[in-house]
This record gives sequence, structure tokens and C-alpha cells, in this order.
Amino acid sequence: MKTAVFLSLAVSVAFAADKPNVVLLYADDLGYGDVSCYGSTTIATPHIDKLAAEGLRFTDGHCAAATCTPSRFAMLTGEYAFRQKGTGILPGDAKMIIPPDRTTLASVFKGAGYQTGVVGKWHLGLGDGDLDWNRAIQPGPLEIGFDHCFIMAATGDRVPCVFVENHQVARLDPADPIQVSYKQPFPGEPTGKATPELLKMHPSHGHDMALINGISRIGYMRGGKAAIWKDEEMADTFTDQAVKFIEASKSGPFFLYFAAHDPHVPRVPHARFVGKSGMGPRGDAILQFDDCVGTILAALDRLGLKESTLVLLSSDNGPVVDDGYQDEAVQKLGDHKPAGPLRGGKYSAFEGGTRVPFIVRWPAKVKPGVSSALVCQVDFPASFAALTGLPAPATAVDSHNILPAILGADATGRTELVEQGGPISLREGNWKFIPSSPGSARNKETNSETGNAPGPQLYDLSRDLGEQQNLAKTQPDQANRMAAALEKARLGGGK
Ligand code: NG6
Ligand code: CA
Repeated sequence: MKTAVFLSLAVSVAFAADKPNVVLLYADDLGYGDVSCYGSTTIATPHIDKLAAEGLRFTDGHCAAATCTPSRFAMLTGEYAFRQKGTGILPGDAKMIIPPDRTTLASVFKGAGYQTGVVGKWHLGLGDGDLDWNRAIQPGPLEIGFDHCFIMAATGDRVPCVFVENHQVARLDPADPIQVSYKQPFPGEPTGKATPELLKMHPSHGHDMALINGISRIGYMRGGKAAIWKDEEMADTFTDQAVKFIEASKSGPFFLYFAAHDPHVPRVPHARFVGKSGMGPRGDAILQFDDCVGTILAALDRLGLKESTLVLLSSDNGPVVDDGYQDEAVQKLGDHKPAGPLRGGKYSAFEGGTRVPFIVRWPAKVKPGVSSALVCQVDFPASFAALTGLPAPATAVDSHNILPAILGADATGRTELVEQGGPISLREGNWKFIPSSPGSARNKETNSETGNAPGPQLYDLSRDLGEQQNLAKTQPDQANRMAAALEKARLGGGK
């Protein structure tokens, strides 16, 4: 134990002097099999592949949950979301779920003297209830450690369809105030349900409320016309904002959380990507994300920051094909496997729910290669605190300092990890345990596998990465031991 403490101190002190810039490139719903450097032959993501070739590519890297809000909550706070009420997928008018006094990944960096910025998808709520979008919007990212923000409140398929820059809706005309409701439509405003003839993309399930830019969304809004985003330009807008932040912070150190929207629904890529993947808008949106990555990396090169910047690329949850719009994702999928060799995807307890692309590049310190260490985004607060020479935040109760694994010095990473799909499951090395869970085996809307089953499931991922052979009956001791360990972790007793 003493040696471990000494070693981890030595690692943090050794790296503290560097204080690299940190750029977190975060996709939304990008699967393990959606990028070519993870083995896909059906899509080409050259910029992500180059990042992987110059960095360390993790084959067992995880987000903390199989949907956005709990996943990002855990990544920013260092605490799993499943013990906290109200951390499921949030509506666009939800109040902020991370309290302003909470130590977060952003405040860790800020405390270490970094300039901190977030650009893109937020989805952790804003304000403290009953928010007036025409006045100062707070608390928000600026109250939990970001110096600058340019965000969308929730998702592309949820109102309000506007960007928030620091405390204000960007480009808002005070003469045309915004109103948002998740309860009832505003009389006279078009909706997907009432005026489907105005739609350029039809919903497949849900998404029949406010009709904005020819696409109906979740929730209702009115006004704010000058502030409404153009879906086709969203990726470029976020990328421009990210590059501007990097340019303004280039004297460093800085932390940028670039939270892209692609390939989340509605998938409305810019015209230069349309038709390019052969897979319809979902594939085209992946190409668009790859292009954003290329532009941001080129900005680092141009500014001479490549060596001194740690770039980490990952995704907030696994992939989904039909997530509520008729966008040909199912029909044009062909042989593409969004989760690669894994079972399940977004919303699922199988590995495809949380095992996602996870790449670290830091030319000054990280040797290129492939790592099979078990690593998770919930570990970012403790690990990046260590990187900057700070102790782990006391409230980051589930966050391990896995900095040695992130930097390639430790090939194991975590020995245990809780995965939040539908049912909460447990990894111990290559063992995967999913407790018995009564819900239906398929998500009726997305037609994807949930991981629910009437009895416990136990898989040996070293031989059965696709989770096909349930060993719970033949190896009951292992299953029982893991059931007990999961129960302990669920209550907060384990890490
Ligand atoms: C679901 C939406 C889905 C997506 C998801 C959130 C319906 C029927 N489905 O409720 O389209 O928005 O929430 O995705 O409304 S996430 O990546 O932000 O978690
Ligand atoms: Ca997501």
C-alpha cells in the first residue's frame, strides 16, 4: 500500500511540471465499431485513425453510462450517477443537476491554473428551476469551473434550439423573447403532430412536438427566431468556437471539453458530407465528426501545441441506429456494425452500451500503441487532478487515479468497474456480470437489446467478447461473488 501511494505520488509529481493542455474530443452516440481504427471496414475516419496511430488506443475504455446525462454527470463529478435521483436523460428545461459548490473535472483544471472551456452539448440542466431564457442563464457551466461556455442546453432533438454563450442565449433579439415548455404546445406554433406536411425529416417514434427547421423535436418553444441554430451548420459552429477558444488560450495551460453533437439525432450533416458515407445521415454525421476532429487537431499543429497537448477522444455512450427519426439509418446500414464485435449499444447493459472509442495522444509523454487496460471516464477527475499535481477531489467518490494507465505506464487499469446500462452490471477483469432484471429484452422504440433477462448473466469476455454464452448456471460461485460485489458497489461501499 505504501509503495502504491509513493508510486502514484511520484507519477503525479513527475507529470505535474508539464501541465499539458488537455483537449477532450467527445462524440455523442459514437460506437466502438463506428471508426476505422477500431476495425470498421465500412467507414473511414482518417483523422481519428491518425490520432490513434500517434497515440494510445484503448480497447476496453468506457463511458460511465449508456445514455448521455448520467454518463456526463459521472465524467464531470467523478461519482456514478445511478445513486443520484434525477440524473436520467434530462428534458431541455431541466435545472442544473451538478450543484455549483461541487468540485468537477473543470474546477480541478481551473484550480490548477488552467483556462477552461466547454463547447457543444451540455445536457446537465441549466438554472435552478423555472428558467427564463431571456435573462441571465445560471447556474450553468460557468458556476462549476468553466471560464467560458458555448453550448446547446440539452440535445439537438430537444428545445430550445439555440446556443447559450456564457450566461446568455447567443444572438437573441430582446424584441422576440423565447418561451420553452415541456408541458403544452404554444397556440399557433407548428408541431410535427399537427403539421407533418412541413417536415423534411419525419419522426419514427416520439419527436413530434415543436417543428423547427423542418424537423420536429421534443418539447415546445416559441420566439427567439434570430437565435435558432441551423442544424446543418452546428458542427462547423462548434468547431469554430473550439478553435477560437484554443487560439485565445494558446499561452496555456488550457482544458477544452469539445462536446460534439454527432452522430446523435437529428442527423443533419452539412451538405459537404451528405451522401459521402453511403450509409445515409448517420454515416455522414460520423464523417462530419471526424472532420471536426481533423480541424481541431490542425489548429493545435498550426499553433505549435501538438507536443504539449494531451488529446483524449471518446464518446458519451454506445451507438444506436434508429433513435427516433426516419433517416434511413436502418435501411442503409448494410454490413456496418456500429458496436463492432460487441453486443448491445446505447441504452444497453451489454458491453456495446459503455465500451466506446477511447484514444489518448500526448506526443511528449505517451508512447503510441494499443492498451487493453480497463479505464473509465468516471476516473477523469481523480486522474487529471493527479496529472496537475492535485489530490483527488473528496466528492469524486467513484473516481480512481488511473493516470498511469491513461499514460500507458500501467497495462491493467481498473480491476473492477460498474457499468450503467439499463440494469447496472459489473466488470471484474474479463468477467462481466449482469444481475437478473425484469424489463423487456428489447427496447421497443429503438429495437435494440437492453441486456434485461429474467436470470443473472455471466460472461467471460476473454473468450466471448460478444456476450453470447451465459455462464451463470455453470459457474454459480463466480456469479454469486460478483452479485455481492455489485451490491456493495451499488450502495457506494466499493470503488
Ligand atoms: C430519448 C429520445 C432519443 C434521444 C435520447 C437521449 C425519444 C423517443 N427518444 O428519450 O431520441 O434523444 O432520449 O439521448 O424521445 S442521449 O444521447 O442524450 O442520452
Ligand atoms: Ca449520447
